[in-house]
Amino acid sequence: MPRVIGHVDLDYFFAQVEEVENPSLKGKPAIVCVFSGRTEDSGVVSTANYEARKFGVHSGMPIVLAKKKLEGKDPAVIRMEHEKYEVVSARIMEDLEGMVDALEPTGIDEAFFDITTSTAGDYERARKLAVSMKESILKNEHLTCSVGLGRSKAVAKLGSDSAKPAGLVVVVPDATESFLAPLQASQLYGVGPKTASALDQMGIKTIGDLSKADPTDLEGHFGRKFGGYLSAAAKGLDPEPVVSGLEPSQFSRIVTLKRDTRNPQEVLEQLSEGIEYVHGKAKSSAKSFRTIAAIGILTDLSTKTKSRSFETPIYDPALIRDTTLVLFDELSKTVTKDFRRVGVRISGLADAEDQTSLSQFSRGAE
Ligand code: DCP
Ligand code: CA
Ligand code: CA
Repeated sequence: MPRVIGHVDLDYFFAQVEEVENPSLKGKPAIVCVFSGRTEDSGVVSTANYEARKFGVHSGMPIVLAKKKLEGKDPAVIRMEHEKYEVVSARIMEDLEGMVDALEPTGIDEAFFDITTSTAGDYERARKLAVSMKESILKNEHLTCSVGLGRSKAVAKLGSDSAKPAGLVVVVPDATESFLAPLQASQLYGVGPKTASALDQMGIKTIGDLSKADPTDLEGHFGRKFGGYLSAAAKGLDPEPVVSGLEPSQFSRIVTLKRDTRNPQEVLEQLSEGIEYVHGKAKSSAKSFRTIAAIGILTDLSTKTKSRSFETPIYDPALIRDTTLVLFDELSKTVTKDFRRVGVRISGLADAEDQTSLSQFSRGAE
């Protein structure tokens, strides 16, 4: 039975979330920006909607340049709010996880999935399931996405790439080679600019070329593991499984106060175990984080939050404490009632790579 692997990727994700929140943006160019704060417009474009892309704007472009390209087009310029997109992403991933055999998120807006068992390897059933996944995201979150189906991860990923925006590309097993052959080798999942230029120098331009290359040559050039992958992926035979497991996107803890208050010091005291808890969770799962949020639930049960994001990944429990105090200080000035329950949340989680490489380093030095 052939495998049925999928890849789902949300369209112009951050910008689309902003459009959903503010529908008046639809139909006009919009850019979501990360402002560095040095000068008013210094920073880069995180992403742009398709109206802005028509004028050559893309992710990573300096804001100043993007504005120049959109001069006279009345673009919407939006500040990136990573936490907001994380919340939407987490809801979508949870929803999708319930519809497939296994879901492997690989970024904030994309995931591989395996539906071999639930479709009994039938690509017509798989197509219908993919359609209902798309419909579910549209109904629940009002967002469009692109989906690719095929017999391996590499095929599924190329499928979703070529389905953008809002499409579905089903590569049935028999069509795998004809689908892959004309595509550029640089488009293959896992091939970065360095590998692409090395392949180019070997005369390998397309995935078709790659599939005909001598596997021993490839392994000689790129090592046994990666060379073997390239050779297999070019034929849609890369065997990597979809490894299920949702990465947690945040850790939080909410506690009920012993008595209602809006005194920041008092809040912090009662929240100190909560802070230790979220810090311990991050530490034990080897995660750094970038955003700290204070959550206050008032005596009228309304919820207020305030957050702060940092440029560089953080690990430090003292920084959580200090930031939480500042945030509750700010929050308490905006409320007219006391807090009944208070919480702390850390998000923007990433693998604590520095720590891993440090420990590998010290192990290597022994
Ligand atoms: N992103 C970013 N900086 C980049 C690339 C991406 O901040 N250089 C963020 C914004 C994107 C999100 O990651 O919305 C997902 O990235 P994608 O590469 O999937 O791009 P989009 O979803 O924006 O567009 P597409 O419709 O092409 O998938
Ligand atoms: Ca995307
Ligand atoms: Ca993506």
